[in-house]
Amino acid sequence: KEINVAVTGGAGQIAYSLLPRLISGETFGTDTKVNLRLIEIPQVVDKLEGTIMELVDCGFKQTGSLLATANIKEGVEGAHWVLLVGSIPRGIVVDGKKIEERSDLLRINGGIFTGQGKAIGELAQEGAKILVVGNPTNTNALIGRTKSNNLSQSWFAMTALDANRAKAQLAEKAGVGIASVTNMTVWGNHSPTMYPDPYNAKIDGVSAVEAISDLDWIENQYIPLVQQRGKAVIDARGASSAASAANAVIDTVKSVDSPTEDGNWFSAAVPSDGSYGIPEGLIFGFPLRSSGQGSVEIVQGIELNDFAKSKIKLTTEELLSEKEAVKDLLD
Ligand code: NAX
Repeated sequence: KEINVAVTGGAGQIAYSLLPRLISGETFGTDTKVNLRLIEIPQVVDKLEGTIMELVDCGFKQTGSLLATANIKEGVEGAHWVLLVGSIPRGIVVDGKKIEERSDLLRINGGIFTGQGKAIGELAQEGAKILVVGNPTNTNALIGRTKSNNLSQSWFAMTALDANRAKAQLAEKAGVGIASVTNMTVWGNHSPTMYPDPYNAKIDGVSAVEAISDLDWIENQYIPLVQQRGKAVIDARGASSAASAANAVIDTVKSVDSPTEDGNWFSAAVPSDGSYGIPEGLIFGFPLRSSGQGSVEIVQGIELNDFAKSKIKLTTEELLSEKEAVKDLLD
């Protein structure tokens, strides 16, 4: 078997942890040859030659062709998976202005995802899967998907890192191994308004709230801890999460490509079909199940109490205001 995988932000820190794992056999299987197309902005594209040298030096048997390009069209042509990791970070100076506000970030990155979405819709495979990692993830995916104008393709925005963080904190508190924690949903936006759902998450098959039996910790410490974990890593490391973000990309690709185990689900943001009252089309974190054959469904019938509903309302409102801020990019 052979698969074409395109990755933007190929010279960034997440990509450095991600790329070897895409061609090691771990992500797409030991029987699949992986052709990697690394995409960067023109100022940085030369650096990718060094990355490619290292990928060759890893000596993985599954390594197919390796390409570095600053041309998004060349990069995504024929791609089965597109991992949109690249984006302009907060704090950078663009056209003489320091990008600090989320609204500026939305507009600048939104512009990038317009062109990338169009190229993917026209040139990536029919049925291609696209995972957006670059922030603001959900709204970038909304713009990209709208501009791709190709409903055969499936767009996802990454919340798996939030879900992994949410599981790890529950496991630590309960004093159990991480494998005991299942059914984690991160509802809504990949931002501090996300709602990691401890009521429907399970520890050894029992609701995490019941298993931990400390509602004050759950509602007042646990949820903010998960919501602010990205910032805590930046404060401690002096750089944003990279190894764990790369790991979450791999988790998402594997969750989408393989059948979900009975009784469990995984977390990613997908276009809402109106489930749970979320406005249609909004790219929203939901509990998902995959058939492993290309179809991914939103899990229905999950009970949401008033606490959950109030948190989901907040994150929905934030996503609607992000959508409003980029509405001219959605025409
Ligand atoms: P880096 O700044 O190390 O790398 C980003 C790379 O993207 C740079 O090399 C840059 O040149 C490239 N790039 C910018 N615009 C591009 C374009 N138009 N086409 C191709 N490449 C382009 O950031 P890194 O730490 O790798 O993070 C990448 C993105 O992931 C950031 O937006 C970051 O905020 C986001 N994250 C998202 C997470 C999630 O859970 N969804 C968690 C981790 C991370 O914070």
